[in-house]
Amino acid sequence: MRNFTSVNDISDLKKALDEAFEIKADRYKYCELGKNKTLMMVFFNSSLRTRLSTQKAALNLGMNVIVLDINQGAWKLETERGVIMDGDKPEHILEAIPVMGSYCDVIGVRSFARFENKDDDYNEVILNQFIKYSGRPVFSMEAATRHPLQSFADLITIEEHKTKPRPKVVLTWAPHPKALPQAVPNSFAEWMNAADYDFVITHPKGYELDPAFVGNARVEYDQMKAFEGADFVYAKNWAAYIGENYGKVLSTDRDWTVSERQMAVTNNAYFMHCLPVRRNMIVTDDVIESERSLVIPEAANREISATVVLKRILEGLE
Ligand code: AN0
Ligand code: CP
Repeated sequence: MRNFTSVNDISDLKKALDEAFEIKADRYKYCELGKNKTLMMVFFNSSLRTRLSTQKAALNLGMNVIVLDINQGAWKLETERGVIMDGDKPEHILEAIPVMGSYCDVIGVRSFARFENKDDDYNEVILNQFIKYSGRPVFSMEAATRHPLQSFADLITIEEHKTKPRPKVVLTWAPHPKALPQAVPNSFAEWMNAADYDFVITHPKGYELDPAFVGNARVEYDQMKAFEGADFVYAKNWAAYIGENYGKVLSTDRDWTVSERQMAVTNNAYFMHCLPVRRNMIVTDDVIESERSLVIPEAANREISATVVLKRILEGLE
């Protein structure tokens, strides 16, 4: 594998899952593979899980790791070509990227949607510049439209806990005070479609996701109806995608907060969230603390998904 930006870079999902369980049973099995190889992780946005789990994955494979936080200590980067750089940004990303590439063998990038220009976000302008100009394999640590390392960990977690071949999985929008990207729900939808589960998305009107990601999912605007018989409930907030409302918060209706009221109509569903989560906005204390909550094992599986992805990239290096 050269780059990893979406589920489409994993042609054989079943084999990738087998590899994940092989690595989970012995996470140091490929500890020689990354010898004298350097991973550079570049963060344009904050992180707890991605930062730690991806570093741990690289260490499992025997790699060296360098981390750069663009907004803390690095020069501020101009990202538009053609700009007269007389403002507050001393360096252009078109020099910075190849320089970063010269110090490492593999690059991970976190660059969220900025909500300034929908086309720039949905064309993945920043991530694609890294792919084009770094000269290195690049993987997404959450880009503007997808968070594939998270979705892969989510899939591993569902596979570990499901009790039927085709569980009912419900992705539900939940309220949040700030505008959040669609990357996590887009990506989750893409992976759930690829896994061919019974997949339902529920959200208030106006929060429709890009149909390219919704795929074969059923969209149900009545949250209680969507939850009926669910085996897994995956909560996430996102800002509006459609039309002029792109990037806007249209509702903070706490009727959509996942609580025992909705969980009661499920098939004793497991609760999932990628974290970080705002309690009593997205989910009540009771639900996130219940024995059906998978948020911690789900986060732990980020080490596994990252190890599989880095292993595959290392195997593809010349
Ligand atoms: C980010 C998001 O919603 O995309 C990261 C989630 C993994 N969340 C926040 O910024 C709170
Ligand atoms: N789930 C996730 O990606 O968390 P961080 O933003 O803390 O990395």
